[in-house]
Amino acid sequence: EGGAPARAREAGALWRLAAATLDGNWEHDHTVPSRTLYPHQWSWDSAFVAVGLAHVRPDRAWRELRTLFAAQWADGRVPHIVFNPALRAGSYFPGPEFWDSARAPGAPDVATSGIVQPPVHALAAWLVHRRAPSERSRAELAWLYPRLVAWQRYLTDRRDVGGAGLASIVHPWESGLDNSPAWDPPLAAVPADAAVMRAYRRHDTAHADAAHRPTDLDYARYVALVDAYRAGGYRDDGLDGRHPFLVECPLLNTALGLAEHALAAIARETGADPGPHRERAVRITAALVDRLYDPVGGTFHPRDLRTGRLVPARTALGLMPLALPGLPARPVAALLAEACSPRFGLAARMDRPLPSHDRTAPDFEPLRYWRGPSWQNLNWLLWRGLRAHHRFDLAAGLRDSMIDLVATAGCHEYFHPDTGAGLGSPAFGWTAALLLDVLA
Ligand code: 9WN
Repeated sequence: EGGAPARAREAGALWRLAAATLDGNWEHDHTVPSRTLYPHQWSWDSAFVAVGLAHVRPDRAWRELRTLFAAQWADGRVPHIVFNPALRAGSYFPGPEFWDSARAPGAPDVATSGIVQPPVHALAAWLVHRRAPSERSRAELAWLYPRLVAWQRYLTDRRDVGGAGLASIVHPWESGLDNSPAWDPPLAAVPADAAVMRAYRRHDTAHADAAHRPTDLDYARYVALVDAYRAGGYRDDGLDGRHPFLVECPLLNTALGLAEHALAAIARETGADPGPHRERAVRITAALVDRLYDPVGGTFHPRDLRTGRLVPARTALGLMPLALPGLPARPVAALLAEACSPRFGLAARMDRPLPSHDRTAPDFEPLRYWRGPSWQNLNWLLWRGLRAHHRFDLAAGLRDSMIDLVATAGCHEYFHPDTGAGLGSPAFGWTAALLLDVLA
């Protein structure tokens, strides 16, 4: 009785909340993930944000992507942070002086970081266009297309350290899941001392509960890895012999494959040849299965190039290949079983969306960042994957739980996987953006 109109009213209010959150985070030519914690432009955040902006302010969606790609390096890399020069020093750690991109060959005029994040931008550009195709959106696609291709080439050529057709990450920040338990073993091999952090001022712990963030020892290793990469001018040749962290990440490589699918669609729309993109998507998918799938355990794992072994943790990273439409039937079935197991709790009716780590693992931490809390970008990628593999029942359950989460807690950065309490930054960009996309 009255349930449907009440839900509709609620959906309207949620829509307005999400749109207002994106408006509040807009900063002249890009969106900040959070006004307090992340006051610059982040790479994969901008892609997710563009997907949401397409529903409310398509002009800004294109502007967002243009601003990011204006900071692309000569070698094709898209930096994970583009710094806003108008902000005072100390508004984020590590800031522009720490990265020192100006001294690196091929860096753009604007200050950026030197590492990358998952390449979800081609997918975002395609979705923005598809939402409302127009002459304008075709022109934007045509501008982006060669840049997106150069971005793929950077990852598939310079970053193919393992030589098997997958890109490697040189830093946990490149995965986007900074302190995931997946990175514990490869990170443990990076020499560092938590005392190093006394020389720096962390900015994050001034705005978020330190117990919900990576530890000082994590940060000491993050800093050591940037030091090592920066010392080599952020070059990628010879990484194998000199860099202490080299890992093939299932999420980054899933995004790489998704990007080739999206580029095929963009090529078709802009008069280029989609064929090579389709072939690359097939090759990347095959390499993912070949290199990162464990048929016995039935999920995907990162491969640590320094040991040659798969990292055993079963994290949400391992489920992400489900987003690939061409994933073969066996891994699809295995990932569905993994997602529906007590480890992740996916169901056609579920109280909460997925946690970022296996709930049954001894190192599951429901409050600490990527070690347990639920994040809307991972839920969104999985939601798309469920639909790509025709599991509309599970997709609907996941979608409902995503909407409930924000309806109850607001547009937080991440959420307690059991209580649904909002954690981290309030008014977080991609939470708002991806809510718009699932509501639309
Ligand atoms: C380091 C901006 C970014 C996200 C990452 C998330 C977090 C940064 C940090 O915030 O990382 O890049 O300072 O913790 O882990 O996924 O892109 O929202």
